[in-house]
Amino acid sequence: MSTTLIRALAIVALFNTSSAQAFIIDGNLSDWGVKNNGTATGLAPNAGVKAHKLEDQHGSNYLNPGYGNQAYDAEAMYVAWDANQLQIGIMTGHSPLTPNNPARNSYGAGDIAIDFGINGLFDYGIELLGSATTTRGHVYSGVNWAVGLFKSNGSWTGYYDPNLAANRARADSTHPTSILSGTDIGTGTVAYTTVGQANYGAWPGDLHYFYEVSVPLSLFSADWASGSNFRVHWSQNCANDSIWVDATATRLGMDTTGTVPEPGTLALLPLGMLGLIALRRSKPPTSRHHAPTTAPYLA
Ligand SMILES: [Ca+2]
Ligand SMILES: [Ca+2]
Ligand SMILES: [Ca+2]
Ligand SMILES: [Ca+2]
Repeated sequence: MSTTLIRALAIVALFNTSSAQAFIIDGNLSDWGVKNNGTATGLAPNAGVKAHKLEDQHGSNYLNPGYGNQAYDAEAMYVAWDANQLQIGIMTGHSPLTPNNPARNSYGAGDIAIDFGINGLFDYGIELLGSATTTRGHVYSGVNWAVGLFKSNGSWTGYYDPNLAANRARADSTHPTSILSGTDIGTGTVAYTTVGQANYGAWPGDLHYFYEVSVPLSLFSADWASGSNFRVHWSQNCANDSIWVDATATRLGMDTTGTVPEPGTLALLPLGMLGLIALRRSKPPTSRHHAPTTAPYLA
């Protein structure tokens, strides 16, 4: 085996190690593959992302089930994990700084809700912004969820305030919004942007905001160890537009779906591809984790 080939194989091994590496929680989703190139395909994730959904909308006030145009558009969600962390990326047209003031028809951001078993019961919440009763980046179990303004059939409940008891009795609990209360079981990391960024997705003039989250898998204990499917969900307090991802790939131990070739597969890689990877890796890593265009908040 030539020294060039040995070096190329070593570089491939290094490359595959990095594919299982945690994403950098800085509010910039370029490490997930999200590109600032003003095209729909620029939102496609890279191979390290286990599950995702794209739902960038434009040109209509209707989002499903609510109205609100770009300011309430939930546009993309990405989910990944390694042996230690569950990580989530979100792109939305909804500014994290949007005031929560139902009397003025303004609704703040919701939190991330996770349903193990995908049975309609959201077992955990990750607090994104913080509130009077919850702390940014903390993970809660036994969550009392706020709900949006829509019934399970998508029709309006008839109330503008999502927390009125009468609204809560009618609203669709399968689209939870904010964590009202719960048991604080541990701390993750949250970063988000507060300045709208153009040139993402098919309508480059629209402004976008990003959340990036990482939480220790150990917080989900038996739920994670059970290997059951799970849903990751996010919406605004009105729930005008919800987005969710169902993760169904095997996840016990180190996940091996799609990212890490078996040794036998590695040996079959064409030499030309190894050379190409070596060439790509030899470039300085300046474009991989460029600085966010706005300072993220970190918790
Ligand atoms: Ca990042
Ligand atoms: Ca949009
Ligand atoms: Ca949408
Ligand atoms: Ca559940």
